[in-house]
Amino acid sequence: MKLSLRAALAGVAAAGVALGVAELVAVFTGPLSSPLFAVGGVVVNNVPAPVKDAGIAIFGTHDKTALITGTAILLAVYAALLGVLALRSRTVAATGIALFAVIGVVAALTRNDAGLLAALPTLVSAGAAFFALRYLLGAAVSAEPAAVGASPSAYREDGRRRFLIGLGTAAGIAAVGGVGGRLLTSRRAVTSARNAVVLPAASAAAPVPAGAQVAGATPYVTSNKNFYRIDTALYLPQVDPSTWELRIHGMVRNPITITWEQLLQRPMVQRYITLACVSNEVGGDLIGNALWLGTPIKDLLDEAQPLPDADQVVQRSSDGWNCGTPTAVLRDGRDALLAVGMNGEPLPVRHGFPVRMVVPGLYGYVSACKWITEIELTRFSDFDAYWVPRGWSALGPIKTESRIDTPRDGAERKAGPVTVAGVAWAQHRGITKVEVQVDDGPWAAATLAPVVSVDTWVQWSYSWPATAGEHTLRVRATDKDGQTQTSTPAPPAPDGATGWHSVQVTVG
Ligand SMILES: Nc1nc2c(c(=O)[nH]1)N[C@H]1C(S)=C(S)[C@@H](COP(=O)(O)O)O[C@H]1N2
Ligand SMILES: [Mo]
Repeated sequence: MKLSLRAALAGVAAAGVALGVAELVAVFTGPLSSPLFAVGGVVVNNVPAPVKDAGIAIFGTHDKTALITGTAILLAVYAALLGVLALRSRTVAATGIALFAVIGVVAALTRNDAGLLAALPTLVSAGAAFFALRYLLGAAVSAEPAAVGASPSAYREDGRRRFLIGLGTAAGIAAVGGVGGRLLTSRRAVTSARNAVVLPAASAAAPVPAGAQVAGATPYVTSNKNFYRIDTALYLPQVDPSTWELRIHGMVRNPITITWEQLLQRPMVQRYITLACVSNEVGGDLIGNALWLGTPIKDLLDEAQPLPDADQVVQRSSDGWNCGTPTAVLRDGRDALLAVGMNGEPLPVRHGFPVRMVVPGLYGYVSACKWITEIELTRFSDFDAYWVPRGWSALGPIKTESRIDTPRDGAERKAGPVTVAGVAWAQHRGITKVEVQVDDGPWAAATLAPVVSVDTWVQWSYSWPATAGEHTLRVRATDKDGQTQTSTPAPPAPDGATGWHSVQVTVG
C-alpha cells in the first residue's frame, strides 16, 4: 500500500473517530449539537429553494437520508485530502481540523435554542480527530521502508500491524460511538414520556358514517403508520411534555403561557380532519385523514385578545421552524385544533409530539406547526414565515382536487364493468360533485360516499363499462362554492398544484 493511500485512510479514520466521539458527547448535550446533524440542519435551512425542491423531487421523502449521506461523503473526501496533506505539514492538518471545528461549532450554536454546551461535541471531536490523525499518520509512516540505510523488514511489519490495528480501533470507535450514541439518545428521548401520556377525555367526534369507505379507494381514515410526513427536521425534535410550554404573545392584550398540565385540562374535542401538503403533485399521496384530539385554538386566542390589526398568527416549533396563519381563519369558528392526539394515541413524535396545530382548509406549511411552543400575533406585512422567502405563497388555502386510486396507472382490466374509485377534497368547503371522463367522452357523475364533515376528503366511485383497448380515465371535482377543478396543470409552487389526475388502463 502506498504511503499516500495510507495517509488518506488515516484521515478518513480520524474523521470517523471524530463523528463517533461527537455522537457520544451529543448524548449529553442534545442530538442537534452533533456536528453532522447541526451542519445538515444549516444546509436544509439555507439551500436555495430550487435545489431543495430538486432534492425533494429526486429523493422524495428520503431527502434527509440523502443529505446526511452526502454530508458524510463530503467530509470523508475532505478528511482523506487532509490526511495526505498532513504528511507534509502538521500545521495544515491542525488548520484543517480547526476549520472543521469552526464550521461545526457555528452550526451547532446557531441552531434554535442552542446553549454554549452545544459546541462541546464538535470541540471534543476535533481534539479526538487531531490525536487520532497524529497517531495513525505516525503508524502509516513507520510502515514505510526507511529511505536511507537498512531498515529491517521486521520493523516494517511491525509498523504495518500498528497501522492496521490503529485503523481497526478507529473504525470501532466510529461505529460504537455513532451507533451507541444514537441509541442512547433515542433512549433518553421522549418515547417513554409519550408512552406515559394518558389522553384526556373529549367530546366525541361525529362518527364515520357507514359507507364512507369505498372499495378500492385509499382508507377513509389514514393510520398513523401510513400518514405522510413532511418537515424540515433532520432529527425529530424531542420535546418533553413535562417542560413543554406554549407562549401566546406579540400583538395581544393578554399574553398567555400554558403548560402541558394546563393544556390537558382545557375542553377537548375530537375531529376528523384531512391534512394536505402544498407539495402534493396531482395524483400524489401527501395527504391523509386522521381523528385529531385537541382543544380549539379559537378559545385560547380569544383569551389572549389579539389587537385588531394583528392579521397573522405565527406558530413556532421547538426547532425554530415557523408558519403564518391568518388570524381570521383561526377565529372563524372552524375546528382549528391545538392537537395532542392522533387516531386515539398521543401524537407520534414524527407528527409533532407533544402538541401541534391542525387547521381544516389550509395546507400544512401555513397552518400545521408540529412540536409547537410559541404563538406570536403579528402582521403579514411585518413578518414572512419560513416558506415565504423560499418562494411559497404567504396564504395557503387548499385547492379543490381529486385522485383516482383504482385502477392504478398502467393497470390491466377485463372488458365489462370496472370499478373506478378514489378520493376528492376541498377541506372546509366540501365537495358536491365528482366526475369521470373516459378518453375524450362526456363527463359522467361518480357516486359520492357520505362523509363526517366538509373538513375531510370524500370517497367516490364510478362503474365503468370498459371496452377492449387502451383508455385514459380522468377525474375532476367541484366544491360547494361551485368551483370545478381547473384542467390547467400547475406545479406545487407557489400555492398548490392544479390539473386533472388521469390514469391509463389497458382493457383486454
Ligand atoms: N415544526 C414543523 N412543523 C411542520 C413542518 C415543519 O417543517 N416543521 N412542515 C409542515 C408541512 S409543510 C406539512 S404538509 C405538515 C405535515 O404534517 P405531517 O408530517 O404530520 O403529515 O406539517 C407542517 N408542520
Ligand atoms: Mo407541506
